[in-house]
Amino acid sequence: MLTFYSDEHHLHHGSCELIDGRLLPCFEKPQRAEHILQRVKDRRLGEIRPPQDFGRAPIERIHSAAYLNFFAGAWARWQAQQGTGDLLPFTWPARTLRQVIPQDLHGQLGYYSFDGGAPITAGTWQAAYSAAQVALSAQAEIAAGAQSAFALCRPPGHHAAGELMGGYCYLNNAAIAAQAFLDQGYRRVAILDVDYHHGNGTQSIFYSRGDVLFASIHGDPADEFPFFLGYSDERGEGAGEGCNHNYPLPMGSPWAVWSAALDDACQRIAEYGAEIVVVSLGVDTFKDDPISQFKLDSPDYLSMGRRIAALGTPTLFVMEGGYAVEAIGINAVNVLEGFEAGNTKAGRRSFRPPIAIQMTQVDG
Ligand code: Q9C
Ligand code: ZN
Repeated sequence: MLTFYSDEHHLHHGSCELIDGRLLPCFEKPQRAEHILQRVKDRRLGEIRPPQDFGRAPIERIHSAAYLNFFAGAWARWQAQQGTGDLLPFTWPARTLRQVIPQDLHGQLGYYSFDGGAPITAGTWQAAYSAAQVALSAQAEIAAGAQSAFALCRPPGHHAAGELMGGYCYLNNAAIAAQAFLDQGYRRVAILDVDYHHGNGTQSIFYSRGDVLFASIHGDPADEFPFFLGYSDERGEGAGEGCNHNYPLPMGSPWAVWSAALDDACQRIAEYGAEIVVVSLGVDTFKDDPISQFKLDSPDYLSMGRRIAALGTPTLFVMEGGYAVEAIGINAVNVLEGFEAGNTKAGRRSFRPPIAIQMTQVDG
């Protein structure tokens, strides 16, 4: 399996986050990606390639131009104000307040975020932009016929909505890749989110659409971040009715409980007739994760990969969370190795071209 990776993730390194009333060093740090990259090399998973640059257009299919302009320009505005330290929001347009876009930098920062967990530093835009290109490059590899690819994205993306950053996320890499498949003629894409936290950004982006099925297995939002989305009664709306499946699980859930949810999610994905599976690959479900409460062990990630491979569907893995840095490489690459062990379709010789190309052929 090919891995796509850019060193530019190093440009994003927040200094601290608020946890239990204390400012602690950011859990979402560059060493996360370094450990995963090292494990990809050690296990000889396959070639590691830099991303191509597909520009801003495929990102604008998911995020508004206003949001992207704000994000890309925020650090320069902060510098012009002689700002010191990371840019962090401190107030949000919550209930009783108006959804207006203020003039002020911090007012706009509150408008375009949903929590204080996504610091903007000097290189955050460039790092997030590169992560999106990493996801798009892996997407292109699968569109060209590969059965799987790994987008080693950092910063992660699944909490980011169309116009909101938060939860360590800025650009929704998995959503951007899923949309690229659809724009290239695929008709049904499933996003399987196995990160410990609910993928609230991804859910919100596709909630009223029938061309993307979203399934997420996560800590019950009644007890866990992001708290305000991810409940089991969220089934999608309008054309997307029945295309959203949440599996909120109790704190402390072990593999036996987690894997039963995975089986159900995979069954839904198969019934949906997904042509592509995009996996939002968070490994913060690990028993020793410092901010999470599930009990998966390293060998369980091999089983996870095997179960996903059993779908027999081309699969794009997009890196999300995971904060036990010593084990993050082992766990993430175990999913990929489990997938390869379970995958019976080494290449897609009988690659079925997307509909747009088929129509061109019929017309020609
Ligand atoms: N007391 C991802 O895994 N806050 N984001 C945790 C813990 C936010 C996680 C606070 C966690 C965000 C991509
Ligand atoms: Zn997470």
